[in-house]
Amino acid sequence: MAHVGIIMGSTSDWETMRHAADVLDALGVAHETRVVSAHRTPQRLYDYATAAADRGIRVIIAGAGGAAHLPGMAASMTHLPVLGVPVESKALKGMDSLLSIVQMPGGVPVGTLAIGKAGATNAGLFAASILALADPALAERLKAWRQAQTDSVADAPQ
Ligand code: RP5
Repeated sequence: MAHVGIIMGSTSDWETMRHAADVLDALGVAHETRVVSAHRTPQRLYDYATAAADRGIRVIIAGAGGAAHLPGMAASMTHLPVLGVPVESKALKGMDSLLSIVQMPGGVPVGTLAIGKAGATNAGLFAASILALADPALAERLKAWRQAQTDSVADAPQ
């Protein structure tokens, strides 16, 4: 059963959002991926967000670009933690996406990550950290992943 739901506004977001999926794969966290557009498929968004918790999803990662209303609208319809990834847009380099996601009204939180690949990667890690609070084996895998990252940093440039 998937514990993390990765949703994105368009198939064009997958190039960014796959980095969240990659890190969840590396950590052995079951996840699902869906294209859910706040503007083009609002009924799909409603159905996904309202059913997610009952289906066993524990964290939602939502990525979108431009007028990026997907994370906020998903958060408005579920008590699950929602992590928002601003996808880099062509016109405004993702600043539009970032500002659309980050300035939520008090009472409806979205945990907003960085624009683009780093944000997607960190959303995956953040979701794993949340799940690791109740999963000691996952916590160990997460610590090992972080240690491997530390060990991979060179002392000096080649
Ligand atoms: C947003 O519009 C999507 O999240 C995507 O980042 C952006 C462009 O979508 P496409 O025109 O590539 O489908 O809804």
